[in-house]
Amino acid sequence: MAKSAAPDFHQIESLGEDIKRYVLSILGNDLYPPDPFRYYSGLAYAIRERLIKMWLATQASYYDSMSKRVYYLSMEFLPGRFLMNYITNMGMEDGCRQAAADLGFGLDDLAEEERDAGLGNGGLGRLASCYMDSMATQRIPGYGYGILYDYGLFHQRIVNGWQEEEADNWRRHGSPWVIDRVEHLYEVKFYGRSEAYNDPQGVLRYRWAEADTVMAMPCDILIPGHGGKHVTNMRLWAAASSTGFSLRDFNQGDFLGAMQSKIHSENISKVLYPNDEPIQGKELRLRQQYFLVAATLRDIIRRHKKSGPGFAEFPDQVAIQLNDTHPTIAVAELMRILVDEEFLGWDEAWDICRRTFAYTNHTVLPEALETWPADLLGRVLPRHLEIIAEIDRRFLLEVAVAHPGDQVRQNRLAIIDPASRRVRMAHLAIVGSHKVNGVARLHSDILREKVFPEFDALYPGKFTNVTNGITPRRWLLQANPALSRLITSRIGPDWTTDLDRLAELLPLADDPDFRKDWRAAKRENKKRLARYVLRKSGMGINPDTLFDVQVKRMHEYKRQFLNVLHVVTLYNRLRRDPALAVPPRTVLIGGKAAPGYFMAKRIIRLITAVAETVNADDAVRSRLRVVFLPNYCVSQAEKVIPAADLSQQISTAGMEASGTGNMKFALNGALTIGTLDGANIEIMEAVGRENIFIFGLTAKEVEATRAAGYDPGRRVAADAELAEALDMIGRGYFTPSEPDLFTPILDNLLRHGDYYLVTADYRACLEAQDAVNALYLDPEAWTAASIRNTANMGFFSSDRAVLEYAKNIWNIEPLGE
Ligand code: B1H
Ligand code: IMP
Repeated sequence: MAKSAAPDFHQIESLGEDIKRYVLSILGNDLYPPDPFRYYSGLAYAIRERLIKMWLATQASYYDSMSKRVYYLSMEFLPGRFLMNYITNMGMEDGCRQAAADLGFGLDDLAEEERDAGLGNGGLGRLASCYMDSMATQRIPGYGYGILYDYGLFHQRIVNGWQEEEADNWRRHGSPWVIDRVEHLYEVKFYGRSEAYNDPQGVLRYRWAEADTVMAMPCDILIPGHGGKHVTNMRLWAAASSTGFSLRDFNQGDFLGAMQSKIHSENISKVLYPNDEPIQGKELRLRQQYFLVAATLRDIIRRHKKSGPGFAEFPDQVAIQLNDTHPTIAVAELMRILVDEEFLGWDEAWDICRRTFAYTNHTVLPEALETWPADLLGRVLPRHLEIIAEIDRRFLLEVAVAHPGDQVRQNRLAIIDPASRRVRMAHLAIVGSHKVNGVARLHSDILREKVFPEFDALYPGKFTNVTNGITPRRWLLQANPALSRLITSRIGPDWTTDLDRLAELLPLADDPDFRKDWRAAKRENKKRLARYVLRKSGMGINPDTLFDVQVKRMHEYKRQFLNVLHVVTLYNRLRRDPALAVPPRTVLIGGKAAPGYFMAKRIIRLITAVAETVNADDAVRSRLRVVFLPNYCVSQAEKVIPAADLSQQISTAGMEASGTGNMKFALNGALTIGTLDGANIEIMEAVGRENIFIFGLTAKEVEATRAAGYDPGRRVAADAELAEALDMIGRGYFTPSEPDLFTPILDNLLRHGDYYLVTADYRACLEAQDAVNALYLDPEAWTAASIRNTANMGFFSSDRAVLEYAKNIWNIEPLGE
């Protein structure tokens, strides 16, 4: 095993001394009194030092092997905390525990001192971070490129039941994990105009004149693979003003004016947009996107030139993955560099582009696809708009050849929509890439059949699927030590890098002793979560109840409201029949609402209102508790997911592209209650229909139901329990002092057609919950199903996912040992 080889390389013996040295020298602090944050930082620096050596060796091996590299471009990464991830991946856990203990600390307490790096909104950003871990572990030469936001996703507080946002100044106390490379700045241009000129040979060329410039500073975060020998990095860009500030303005007495342009420049990497859905028309967002792309392409090309070969070999040496359309301006930027700066011919440049880029789509809602007004894009990036127009012109000629005279089709496919004059970034990404993938099988089918069928016909074989995955290192090994120990004691440690090995647990589902141990591990996690909830909210929850969990961004399509309707119905049943034969339940719901998303914030208020009422009702409080978990984030997920018995994945079918939380829960032995949406379908196939609670309309039925003109009123009238629950919410049962608070939610349902079909799936959801209750009352059967969930989740490892990308999209071989 890696562990026996590790110690001398990682220098465990000197760890304690190193920590003290860092506390003194780098942090400039007293060793006494022993402050946990200081010692956390000291430990972090000691680990970082060990990592840097291995990172240098890894980088040298890339150059030596002349291997192709992959660049994963993403506006978001969501790594969470680093310390324990580094320690587990490097096999240093025992050594660190000992060193911490010698200094008078518990390692887990030191780890709690770290603030999450929350540079992403949700699934899309966390996926990028899982892929970093897997690329490092699988030795795929790769880099993540993104933005080092000063402020990550806002911190959520609940005040009087409402969400309040607080700025997340995550680096205020410094971050030992970020290595600023102040010596490698690049200039990024904005605004100005495109200027035509004749070169000395008389060829017509274009250059970007009178532009403003901003500096991009690279900041590296190291990513150790499991086993610790292969270390890669993400490179995140921070904006700096190009001039400091204008001395002339300053000397003329305009200090604030002089600072203004500096502030304007540095704004670019100031804050992550907290939307979790496309941000349309915000100039700063466009500038952020281009900032990422321009600095990254400069760095890629620098490295390519350093390695030797010319541009003809570029696509053999470089693969660029576009994480959704957010970095798609890269297609125009690479064309600009090749044509305007490297003087390649258009056709050759275009061929290089298409062979280099690939695009991952993460959403199917046609109205959610990103577009930019051509005017705005042309003002910020004048030359790029010209290039996009030329790409579009040539592309539409292709369409015209395939479908002569079909102007309507041309308009539908055009990159620049002739009617709205908006640039459709997805069309640019599809046309400029050699592969386009969705993130779960259903999602990829919908992309091909419903969203982009004409592109699919035009480019056979371009559309493909790579079902998402999650890293088992963070999401089982590290987050769930109790279960990991149990698993390793029975099947050995190799599952951590070969998750299919979990299938060896299957026969143990029939072993009563193993089931007992399995329940004990789950109970330990539930106790850990109960302590956490008590610490954070002062509320006691009982680990011997069914933990029913829904944690994810607040969105109407994710249907937290359907969950609430189940809770209210259960509450009503328990009040009517205190002896009802159901297991006692703790319903935990967490998630952030985009600050401007009115309905999502109302739903949070509804959850907190229902919680207040239910938890205060002596008649039911021992049988039903409701908790809203404030500030759901990666580090919280690591505590919540291992403790869940039931995982709620109940989006309207056809709307959740994949989901990855669903995978984390099932891997940790929670049973899923869910719809046939996103990756739930593949999870059902993997774990077996009898080990999951599936309900509700299918994606096709959703489409048909809407097309037929769904009438929620009729459904409600026919279902007394549904009518009762809605009526209580609508007349202020849960908020007597503000009876109209939830009228907007009910209006959406009853007056505006219930677009997300909550009422349509309500009865099926309740029946599925009846089945949950019945199975939970049989602990042996429940535990066996839980084991079978974990055992069958091997497919959902992000190792499998990145290896699929490497083979089918990037055309890259993993490096050998
Ligand atoms: C997903 C986003 C997203 N899809 C725009 N789309 C954003 C779009 O700030 N923005 O502009 C931010 C995020 N995120 C999610 O991706 C899907 O909803 C999930 O179903 C999926 O599992 C995840 C990863 O593929
Ligand atoms: P980059 O690939 O230029 O970003 O360099 C990353 C790190 O890899 C550098 O700090 C070097 O330590 C190492 N490195 C850079 N160039 C070479 C090379 O040509 N051969 C071996 N290692 C290199």
